[in-house]
Amino acid sequence: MRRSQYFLPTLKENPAEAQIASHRLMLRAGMIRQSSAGIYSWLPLGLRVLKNIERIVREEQDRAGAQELLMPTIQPADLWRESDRYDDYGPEMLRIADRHGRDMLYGPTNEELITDIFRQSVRSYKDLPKLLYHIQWKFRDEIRPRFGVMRGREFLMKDSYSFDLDFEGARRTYNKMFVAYLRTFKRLGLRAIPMKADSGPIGGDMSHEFIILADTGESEVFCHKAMLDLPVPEDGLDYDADLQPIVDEWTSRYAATEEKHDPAKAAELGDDLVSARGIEVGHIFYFGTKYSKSMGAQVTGPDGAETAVEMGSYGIGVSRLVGAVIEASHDENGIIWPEPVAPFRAGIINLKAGDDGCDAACGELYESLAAAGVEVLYDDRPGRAGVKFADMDLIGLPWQLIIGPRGVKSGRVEVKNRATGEKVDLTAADALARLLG
Ligand code: 5CA
Repeated sequence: MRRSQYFLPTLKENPAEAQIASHRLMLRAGMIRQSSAGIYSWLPLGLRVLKNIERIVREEQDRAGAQELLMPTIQPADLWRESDRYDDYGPEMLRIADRHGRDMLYGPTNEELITDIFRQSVRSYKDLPKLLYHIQWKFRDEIRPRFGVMRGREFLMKDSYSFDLDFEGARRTYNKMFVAYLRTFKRLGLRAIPMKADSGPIGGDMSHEFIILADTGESEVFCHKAMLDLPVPEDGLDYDADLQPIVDEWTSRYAATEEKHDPAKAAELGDDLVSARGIEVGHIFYFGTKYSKSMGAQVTGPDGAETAVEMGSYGIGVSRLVGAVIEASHDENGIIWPEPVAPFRAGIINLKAGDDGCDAACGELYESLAAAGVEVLYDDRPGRAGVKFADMDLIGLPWQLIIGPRGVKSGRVEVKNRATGEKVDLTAADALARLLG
């Protein structure tokens, strides 16, 4: 992509409304624009990151054996009356009437809708277990939307739902999602710590929040220091094997959110206690038969008796993660994207656009990177080098390839690593090899 043609409206000044780094940087880097409180448009650069995160979340769900479907954003109120959540959900739910006067709503979550789909089609224990997910926009009329995409009103969530015959089956599925979450966040360049949590309006009695430690987190969290270094399962993990030992390893030490915090127990940890602020990027719930009973989602068991299925739900805040990654990875000059989520892998800076030699060298490098499948943003605009350096640091691409008249003469490209600041002079061929390596 050529910068001169790309829609990337960066801002020089810090927007007054942004209180935290990620919000400030997402506005300044031209990733999002607010349309009303807590509701955002995703501009091309921001959308690329959102899609990258979505792709990694999807790959790890698929690996764990979950199957993707897509449910609508608009749901009928009647389903929520069946589960008795229509009134309970309160003013956070955006309620709409259609032209026939039917009560509808913009889904804040999908337990009811998926239970309805399930009960229409599954009758026998032989069809279990089932683990389904979608990645869809949600709406919650948050009382205090803030921090940009971190606490939005409209936000993108990955939500999975599981159906098992009995508790043992439900626990196995819960463990699969638990482990898939560890892997997902690691691939995003984050260390997320599972913490015992309250299940709130979703209900149920086994629940973990996945928390990233960051000073700007909304809640206070506590955990054993060892949790910061526990190993995350590698590629090739067999999701049908017994995952309980992994889950035990991650849940045997003290880790709790504010609501579940037990100061006496925490004090026993002494110097090993970490107390910090955290961002909740995922939340998993086991809630048994809460919805299957009230909505009549039953199967015939092996003994011929009808039994309500055991359910769980598993959410990841996909749009929140864009902000969370930035909170975890930025400096005073801008964003520092971890490679897997970066909107482009590299940026080329032409220090003297309009100069035949610089244009030719940059154009050639641009073509060869594109041909090798490297996503690259080429800053071919006329103008001051300082502006281009600042802009490139702001948008945080992992690699910067800088070419000016001096480099053209010596046949070299300056390669800068955004994260370390390290700079090396390489031939174009070596620069390409470095990026492919
Ligand atoms: N039905 C369950 C699991 S699928 C559920 O809705 N869980 S949740 O309420 O915890 O939301 C799941 C994830 O969505 C949260 O962990 C958080 O990362 C994200 N999320 C929740 N509310 C918001 C919001 N207002 N803005 C951005 N992300 C949010």
